[in-house]
Amino acid sequence: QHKFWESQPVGQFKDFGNSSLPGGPIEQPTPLSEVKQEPYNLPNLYEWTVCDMDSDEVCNEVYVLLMNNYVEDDDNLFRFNYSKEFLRWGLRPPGYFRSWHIGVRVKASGKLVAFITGVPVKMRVRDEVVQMAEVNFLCVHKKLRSKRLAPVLIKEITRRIHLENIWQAAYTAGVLLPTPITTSQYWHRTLNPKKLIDVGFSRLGDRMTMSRAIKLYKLPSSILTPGLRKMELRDVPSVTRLLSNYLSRFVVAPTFDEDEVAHWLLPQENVVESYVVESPETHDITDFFSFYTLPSSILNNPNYSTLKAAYAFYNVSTRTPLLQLIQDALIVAKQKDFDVFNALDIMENEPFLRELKFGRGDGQLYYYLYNYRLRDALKPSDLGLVML
Ligand code: MYA
Ligand code: JJ1
Repeated sequence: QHKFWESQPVGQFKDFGNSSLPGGPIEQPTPLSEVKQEPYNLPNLYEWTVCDMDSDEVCNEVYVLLMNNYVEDDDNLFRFNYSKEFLRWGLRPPGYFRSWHIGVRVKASGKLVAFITGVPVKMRVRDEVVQMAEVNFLCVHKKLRSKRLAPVLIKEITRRIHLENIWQAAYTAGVLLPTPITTSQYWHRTLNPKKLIDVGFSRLGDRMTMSRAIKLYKLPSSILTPGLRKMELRDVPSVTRLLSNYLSRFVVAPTFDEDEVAHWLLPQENVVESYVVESPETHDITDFFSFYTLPSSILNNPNYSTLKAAYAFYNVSTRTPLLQLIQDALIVAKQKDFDVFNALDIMENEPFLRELKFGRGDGQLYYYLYNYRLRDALKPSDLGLVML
């Protein structure tokens, strides 16, 4: 069934619900000298390459590989189109390892045909903080699919993560593998109904006309919360405190220090947006929201080539009701010309989704840990982690 995954230290389907197995690491670390020192073998025509994301040329090669070969929806209407600036941001957080940005090239031509990445993260699981890698952007060129290249990429990145003395990882996928720690659901808030319908992202339901849809999804033309403004460098300490405090309520969540908050949350045009609420009286930062920009290519549409999507990132409310805060996020996204605002039903998102007219998507996102067993599956609301 899963020849590769059955050989890996991950929760196995056959063990599901077997609460006699202990929680925590599945395998113990080995001495670094016992970690395989040479890369895994690739089929003869291919070679490993480290993708230097500082290089415009290499960054562009990665961008083009993903643009043409990365994740699509079930009906192959859309494909994620991460921008170069976004990839640079996502792959170079504080303490990142160049050696974890792994490519595969055709020896003869030098063409980049596969990719996988990791970035370091300190993840708290219940009351333990574990150094982990977040593995993402696994991609094999469409012409090289089903040749068992993916397991080689995964084993090679595992080896390089082990070389840094890190033994656990977190990852998400749209496909079901052994065994998710939780399953989350995508939700979508229409901002531009006409375009979403034209491109097949959504459909007019029964008794819904275009003009009724436009009216249904209309938003106030300006933000509602007094003191809401773009996050700045000086907000980093307060935002770090708010976020740490907030994330402590989930079973699985990353921990972020100030450098990491600065990296992940300071606004970058067309990459990530964050807004804080500064109390007009005390000037304290009481709340914030953030979202990232991830467009999708629209495959085969005569009128449009890109869907502009915002994805809910980390949000914390202590004073402003979460509903109002997210409504302001929708208004900001609309002003910035996004077509849709996406969110998962993780953290405390569920209650605002329906209220703010999000609709359930046809995609799910499965969350996984490598070499760390959780004794029971979690609810999406137990999860405090957003991956790009
Ligand atoms: S999720 C995004 C994944 N990318 C895409 O979906 C882009 C479009 N698709 C492709 O590029 C290819 O179809 C991929 C598979 C590359 C996905 N995660 O080479 P194959 C297993 C894990 O013949 P291909 C993301 O980036 C599959 O079950 N495994 O297949 C997070 C089978 O194994 P088994 C996957 O279609 C990635 C084997 O691969 C996935 O040519 C996290 C078949 O290989 C998937 N998304 O290529 C990776 N899809 O027989 C794990 C298929 O056992 C990280 N497979 O069923 C683990 C932690 C590592 C670090 C540990 C450190 C301590
Ligand atoms: O975007 C997604 N689905 C959309 C488009 C569906 C097009 C046909 N398949 C969707 N639209 C309906 C919205 C509608 C708005 C009005 C109210 C009712 C609802 O459902 C889906 C998510 O739902 N996206 C994908 O399938 C992309 C892949 C998701 C897995 C990602 C894995 C990446 C992992 C890397 O870390």
